[in-house]
Amino acid sequence: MAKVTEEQRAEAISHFRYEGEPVSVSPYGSGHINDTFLLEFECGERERAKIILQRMNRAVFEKPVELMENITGVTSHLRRKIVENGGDPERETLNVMQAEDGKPYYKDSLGDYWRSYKFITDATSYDKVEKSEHFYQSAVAFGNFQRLLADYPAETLHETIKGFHDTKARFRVFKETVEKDIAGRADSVKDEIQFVLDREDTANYFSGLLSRGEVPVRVTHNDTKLNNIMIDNRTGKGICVIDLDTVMPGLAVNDFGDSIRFGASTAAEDETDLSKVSCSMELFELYAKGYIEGCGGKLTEKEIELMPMGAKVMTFECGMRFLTDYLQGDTYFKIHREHHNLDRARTQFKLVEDMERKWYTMKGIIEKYSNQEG
Ligand code: ADP
Ligand code: GN1
Ligand code: MG
Repeated sequence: MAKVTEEQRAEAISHFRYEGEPVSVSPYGSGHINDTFLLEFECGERERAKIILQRMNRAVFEKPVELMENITGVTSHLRRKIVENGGDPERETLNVMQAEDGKPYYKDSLGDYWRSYKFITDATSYDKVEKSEHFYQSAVAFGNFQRLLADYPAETLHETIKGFHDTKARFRVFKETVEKDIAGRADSVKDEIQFVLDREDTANYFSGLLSRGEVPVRVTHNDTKLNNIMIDNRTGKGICVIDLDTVMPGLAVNDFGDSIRFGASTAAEDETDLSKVSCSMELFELYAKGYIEGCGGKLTEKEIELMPMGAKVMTFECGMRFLTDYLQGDTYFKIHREHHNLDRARTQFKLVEDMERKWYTMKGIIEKYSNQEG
């Protein structure tokens, strides 16, 4: 997508119902998909008000109006439940702000869609686990999120990205991408390509289980990395799940797995020194415990048993997606340096290998929790 220009951003800002005068606007966060800005407003004597403004990625989300319908539906549902439970709906769920015409988005003169959220104050979204307690609390919060949406009418949700976690279909796309090799990079990453091709069984695993009805389809988040949760600065609790673009029917084990992929790694997603990358069994266990607790005992025995597989499949899928994007010439994920997507793919494959090595340790950990359920 073309870079956001100052004029484009100013146009968007002028079409939302903000109070006060904007005093600063700056790029914000480290998401790979949308363009996020932090706006600060001066409102007389009061403390400066902060607002999040995002340009939605049009190349990734082809139907932004439907996407916003999902988000307003899900956040209204969460708000009701939070109020019922005596929580604070201003901080515990995203609050979508209206544009001047009352819509939850603004379409600019270039055809791009913008949305705005109240800023969640006194909370942090972490790019890596700094305190293991935060990771545990993020697990409880993602589990709670799953539980609070258990009675959401799934059939009303739009599929914002078709086949988002259809790993089998993504494997097919990967093979086609290798064959086409439009960026002329396939020759230079033969080992990485082979790594993927050797694991077709991993790619097909969940599609087989789903077709046999062995795992339930639930309303899931589908992008449960640690920086998609706000941790309260004072209490250290996972206060709010954010980045709701991919809330769709899916598998709870994939939500579990994606969190492990990102948060249980001992290094950053784009670390270039692969000797630093491994999957921490301590963090794996902590997250499993928190997630099972947060789901409130609702996960089936089978889902709990499949948690190591969720971790492996999501890590494999993400690595394959990074490599696909590298082979396609870096058009999907934002990159900040040359070969960034390749570096990311390599960390994911290193993690997959490490999980394969630690497979029985992971199974053993999960067995302990499995016995406590049901
Ligand atoms: P992306 O899809 O690009 O990852 P996100 O919706 O996750 O976009 O937003 C990017 C970052 O902006 C988040 O990781 C978080 O740091 C910050 N952010 C998003 N929404 C809020 C909010 N309501 N309050 C505070 N910070 C937010
Ligand atoms: C993207 O939007 P963000 O940065 O939270 C991606 C996820 C990947 C993740 C890898 C809509 O998440 O699927 O797992 O990058 N989101 C989308 O870091 O594709
Ligand atoms: Mg995000």
